[in-house]
Amino acid sequence: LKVAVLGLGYIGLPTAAVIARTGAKVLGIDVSQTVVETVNSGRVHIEEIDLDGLVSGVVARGNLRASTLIEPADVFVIAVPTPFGDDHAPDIGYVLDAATTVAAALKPGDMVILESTSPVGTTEKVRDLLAALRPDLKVPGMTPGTPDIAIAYCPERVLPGRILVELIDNDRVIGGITPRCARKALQFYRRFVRGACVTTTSRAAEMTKLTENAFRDVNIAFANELSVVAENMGVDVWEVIRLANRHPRVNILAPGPGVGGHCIAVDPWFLVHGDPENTPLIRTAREVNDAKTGYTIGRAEALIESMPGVPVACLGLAFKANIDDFRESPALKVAQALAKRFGERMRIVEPYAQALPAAFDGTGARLIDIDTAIEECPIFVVLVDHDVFKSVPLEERAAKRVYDTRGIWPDQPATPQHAAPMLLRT
Ligand code: SAJ
Repeated sequence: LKVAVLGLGYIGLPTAAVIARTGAKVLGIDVSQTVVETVNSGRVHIEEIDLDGLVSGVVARGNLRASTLIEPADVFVIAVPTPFGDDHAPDIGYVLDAATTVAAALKPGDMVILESTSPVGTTEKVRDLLAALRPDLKVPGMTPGTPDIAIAYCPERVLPGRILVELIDNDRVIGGITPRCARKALQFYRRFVRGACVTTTSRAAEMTKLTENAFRDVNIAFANELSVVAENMGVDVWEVIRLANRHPRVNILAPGPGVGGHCIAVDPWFLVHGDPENTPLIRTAREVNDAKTGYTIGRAEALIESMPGVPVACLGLAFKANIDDFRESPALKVAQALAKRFGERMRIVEPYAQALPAAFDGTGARLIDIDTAIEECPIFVVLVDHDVFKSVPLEERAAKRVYDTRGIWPDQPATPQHAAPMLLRT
């Protein structure tokens, strides 16, 4: 079996490597020459647990190779980004570009699978594009008779930091343009997926992916809204959540400084954009989560102003715990705003950064380690729940003034609030 994976990013590269491990010949295609050279030398350009060893192994055995150019294959997997524009309109340009590339190499018997998170109807657009570019091929659902190719949508649903495990163990939803396409794609995923593979239509699979991330976003928004209400009422939100979650049918997620990463903060907009009239809840959840970042900045500023001149430690820049990914990170936004305002007073502790990102250039903020922060900084603003922060014992922080946006230190004595109750403005 020869498989071409288009897009060697956070999803495409691990997927290509896992397929290559099954013995298939995999060609990874990327527009970046640097990425192609890195992979061909057996190295990786993204950090993900165990990915480096897997990639070097499959490249050394000749099962994975990268190129900027398409070649004939039996299966084409598209795993390119689907960003949104300023008005939150999804941009499927990279998907259509990839489909155009695939069209040039298609032959009867081939299968095209889209994995990128996409607005409902995108796989049908890919089908229409392939039909237009390759009138010589019978495309499923468009022309009578047995189609020459199969087209399916199968969203990835892996968690950064656990990608290689979840690629194998998670259940997969496989949506065919026709039932026959879904059955063919199922055979392919069974090669490397241990979880259950469930077939459906491409539209249902597209909406399922968006629904999963919107579900999480709405539930995090609920927690974020509660955190503001509790603070204004002088109640510890973490205790309230712990207690409420003792109810057998309540499971509240964790509040934080906002929602980051490239998925949860983006995908719900694809649903809103698809039906703006009927998505007030999903839209509001997005707005509540975005507003929590501004609220966090305001609360941190009030605390920092209450002790003029002293150094302040911001703990964490990553978009979530125990990863080195700073993309769309609310922690980064908060730390950056504080650095702009308080300049040289700001110290950043981020064990996953070698140096401060460019956003901090000229602010006077410095990167320090946790030990130095404990020695030098009377104020702590906790922005990420990295394990290394969680394990700081009470004796090392009892005297600190702490604004803990992640609730990592339940035993921390309360730090008095230094501002009037604040609004979570959406
Ligand atoms: N967060 C909270 N409170 C929580 C949980 C998360 O504030 O209780 C924040 C995190 O700190 C982070 C953001 O939400 O800033 C997103 O983190 P996450 O761990 O919820 O999700 P991602 O973005 O790493 O991965 C998600 C996953 N989707 C779901 O859990 C429904 C993953 O399975 C998807 O594959 C991925 O999006 C994706 O690619 O779509």
